[in-house]
Amino acid sequence: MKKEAIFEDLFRAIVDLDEEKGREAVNQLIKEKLDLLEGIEKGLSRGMEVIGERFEKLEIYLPELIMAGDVFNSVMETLQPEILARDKIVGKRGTVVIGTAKGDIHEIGKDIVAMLLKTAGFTVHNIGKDVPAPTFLEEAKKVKADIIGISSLLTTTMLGQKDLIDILKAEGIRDEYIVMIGGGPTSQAWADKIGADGYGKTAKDAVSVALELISKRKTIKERSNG
Ligand code: B12
Repeated sequence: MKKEAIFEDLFRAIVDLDEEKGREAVNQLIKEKLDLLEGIEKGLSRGMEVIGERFEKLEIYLPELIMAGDVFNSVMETLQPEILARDKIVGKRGTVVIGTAKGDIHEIGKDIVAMLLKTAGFTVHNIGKDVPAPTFLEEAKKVKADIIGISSLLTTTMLGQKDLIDILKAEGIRDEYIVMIGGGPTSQAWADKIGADGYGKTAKDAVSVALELISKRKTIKERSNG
């Protein structure tokens, strides 16, 4: 089966809210040994964008939004073991605490970022959704995190990302953590504005930005120690 046809099936599975079709398409993706991330992005995530647009235009309502999320999650359940098995890098790149900002219960994208960071060799503590800014810091202190990642899918919850940075500054520990942000309404411009260290548009970007920032930090630490 052709790659484009499989991506199209993944896309259709989301927009048609068809879980069975989604699982079949994922099995094809695995069988044909295709790039799994490309499948997620060009199939499943594109489907979610269309669902979001339809919701905004009032063509569909909350139950459909919920169902689309359920189909996405169920398809990811089939895909996750394959992703972890295929790409896992053994090693210790650093520790990440990741969650979704307070007031925000979107977690599909954040969970994908968490999973990919794991496969890239990071130790990941996924602290869930609707997380108040101070809790990110508490968890980061507890596990001695290098990176704190905050996801926000709602314009109203983006301020939670700024709150965390403000807390770090107020405690005089801004430099102790790399702060990465992401999620639909966020952008590089927003990251610059609030003083975040990194922004990732997709989960793939999130991994490359995390790797880049952690290696920069190690170089700075080595220099200041020697
Ligand atoms: C599924 C969904 C839901 C599901 C979520 C289920 C779940 N378990 O997560 C449910 C039904 C619960 C939901 C609820 C609501 N939703 Co909603 N939802 C969506 C939808 C359709 C898809 C989101 C998604 O999962 N996308 C797929 C993933 C893979 O993509 P992603 O999240 O963008 O993540 C990627 C990147 O952003 C990035 N990334 C994400 N996080 C991070 C973190 C870091 C650190 C980094 C580096 C990168 C990164 O990497 C990810 C992978 O590539 C979007 C539409 C859209 N276009 O986003 C609306 C959308 C986000 N929802 C919206 C709204 C309005 C709501 C509700 C308020 C609806 C209501 N009236 O109740 C509630 C909010 C409840 C709350 N308090 O949070 C609006 C938000 C508008 C805005 N800008 O404020 C959107 C944009 C729909 C729309 N167009 O109107 N929603």
